[in-house]
Amino acid sequence: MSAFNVDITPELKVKLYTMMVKTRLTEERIIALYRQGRIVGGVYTGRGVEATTVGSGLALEAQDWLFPIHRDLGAHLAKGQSVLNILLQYLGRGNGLSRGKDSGIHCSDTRLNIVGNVSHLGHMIPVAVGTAIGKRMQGEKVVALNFIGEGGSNIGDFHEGLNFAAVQKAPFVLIIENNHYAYSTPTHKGFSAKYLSDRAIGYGIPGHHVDGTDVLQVYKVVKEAVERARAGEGPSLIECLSFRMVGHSAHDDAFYVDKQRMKEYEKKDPILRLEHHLHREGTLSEPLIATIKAELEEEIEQATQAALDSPLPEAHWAAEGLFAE
Ligand SMILES: Cc1ncc(C[n+]2csc(CCOP(=O)(O)OP(=O)(O)O)c2C)c(N)n1
Repeated sequence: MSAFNVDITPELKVKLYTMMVKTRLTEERIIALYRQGRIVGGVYTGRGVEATTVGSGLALEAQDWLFPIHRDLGAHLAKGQSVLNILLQYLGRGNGLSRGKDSGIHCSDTRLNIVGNVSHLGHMIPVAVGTAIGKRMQGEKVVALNFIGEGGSNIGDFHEGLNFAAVQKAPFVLIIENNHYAYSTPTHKGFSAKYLSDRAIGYGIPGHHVDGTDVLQVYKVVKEAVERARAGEGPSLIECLSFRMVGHSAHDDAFYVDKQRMKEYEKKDPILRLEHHLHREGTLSEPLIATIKAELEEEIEQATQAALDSPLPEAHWAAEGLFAE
């Protein structure tokens, strides 16, 4: 994949850092609203996987299509979604992305080329591959990028979608977010393979595994795969190895995960990791870090107030907007 040279400028490093902090702070606000009883439904957080979601999301261009799953708020934000729209959606407001029909991160925004997932894991892979091929048929140089968890990668649609993508040389990138737990099932109970990216050999496409807590590495590998796909060289499978720093969702205390292991995860926090690195190399200073955090906190506070002040949907909207004209 070295044919495509990826340059990560200091500006881009700061952008990657800022977007990861934005994701973390937004999720913390969402959990606070959930605990206050204002959010109904599941809250699946990406604490620990921000480097994977943000690094991948920022590797896409505006014309590309993103197919995120339940832990990928960072990818929504990196693709251009606003904190306000995310909060309106979570709070089920009438002016939210699904006009109050749903709460949570299973949401789309076709203005930004974001297609959210249906709840059934894996079923969006063929849809994303179809989008990639369809856009190519329309003459567009567009790439589709889809996420799947390591647990979800055992679904049949994974094979069908990836095989079809490989045969068709589709402009498609599939990211396996291997955070080592599928709800409470640890990786060793789901797989005997060392790396899930090795499955790529069976499809005749490139497969890579990368440290999914290192945003610079993730960005580089995903960007190369995206540009390779755009150049007509076909799909790639990328496994990002990370961890969940919390439970499966806000209602799960992860009692089944060894406490010592959780402590080790905290030390590998992807945000702190990048912060220390950029601080050491002189790209980020203490005052700049403080300014970035203060601006994000202000943005999230304003978005929270605006979302809470927004009206709930009207009952008759429930039956509207369900079918294409
Ligand atoms: C086909 C299917 N089976 C089960 C579920 C219930 N479920 C939702 S998330 C989840 C865990 C998925 O684990 P993984 O794919 O590794 O992703 P992670 O949650 O770890 O990011 C399960 C079992 C589902 N949504 N779809």
